[in-house]
Amino acid sequence: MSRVIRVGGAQMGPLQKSDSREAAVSRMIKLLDQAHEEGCNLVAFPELTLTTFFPRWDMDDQDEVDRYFEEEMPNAATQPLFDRAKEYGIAFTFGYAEIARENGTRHHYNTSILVDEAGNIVGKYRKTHLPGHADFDPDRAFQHLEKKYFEVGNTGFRVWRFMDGIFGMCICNDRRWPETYRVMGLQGVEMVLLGFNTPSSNSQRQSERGDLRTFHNDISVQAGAYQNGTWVVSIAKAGVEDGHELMGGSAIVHPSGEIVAKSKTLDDELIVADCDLDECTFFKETIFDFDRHRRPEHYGLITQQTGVVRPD
Ligand code: ING
Repeated sequence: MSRVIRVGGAQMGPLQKSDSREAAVSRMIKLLDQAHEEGCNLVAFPELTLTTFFPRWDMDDQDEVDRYFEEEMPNAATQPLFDRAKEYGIAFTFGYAEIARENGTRHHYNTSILVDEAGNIVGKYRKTHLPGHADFDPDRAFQHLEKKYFEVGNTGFRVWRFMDGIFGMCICNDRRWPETYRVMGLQGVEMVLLGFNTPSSNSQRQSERGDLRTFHNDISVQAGAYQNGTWVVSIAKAGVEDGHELMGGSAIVHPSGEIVAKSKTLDDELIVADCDLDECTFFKETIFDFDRHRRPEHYGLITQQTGVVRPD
């Protein structure tokens, strides 16, 4: 028996500060049209798909910041995307900056949602690992103020039974932390859907080679897939946004850790792969049969402490 899903990774090219939500959604719909033509059942869009990567700017006016956030989802700008996906019967994920009202207060999250083929939001994830810094840093070539604009997500790494499988989500920097995949792996995840916006250069080490950043991107998602016997779909927003380049490298990764599809450009680009969820089983039942092989009694430090404690 096989459980094949034709997955479309909808990499987005750059969004400029001046680009409207409607312009972003129009490009997303074109990628959805292409995915439909290619027979995709599920399409993954990047992190912060509706706007430019605004944490590169230092803003103190909350109204200016909030202009990059969505107060409702779907909303007028994104409804056409939901409508077209429902018309096609395609499930999809995408990331956006979310203002959530909880207990009468407004919270700001870096969020992604999972939408089923009928257009219902069946899952929501809020980014856990916020990279960068909370205050303007003059020593950086450019800013990365995610800790200023977003709160740490309050969803944790959940999974959902969906499309005859078990699906999870994470966002960008989350993909660099093994805990992300393991928490989902311990829930039986068979496909992790994630988007990213990653600067092509290191704001703290301008000498860092571009191919090294690509290497770090690839090993993060390949290791996560292999070590948890899961597919990983990792999709970029890429290209030059107001003079700042974001890397590409969107990829669909097999539970073996092999990349089966990868983007070639820094623009709107659809990558497609037939992903058989049954391919996870061998890895989950042999090398990474957690129940047989894991020894949690020796892993305590992972949850007992945050930073490094060195021996005297
Ligand atoms: N972006 C980057 C990412 O984790 C980063 C930040 C880049 C951190 C390179 C460390 C090294 O891919 C986001 N949005 O998390």
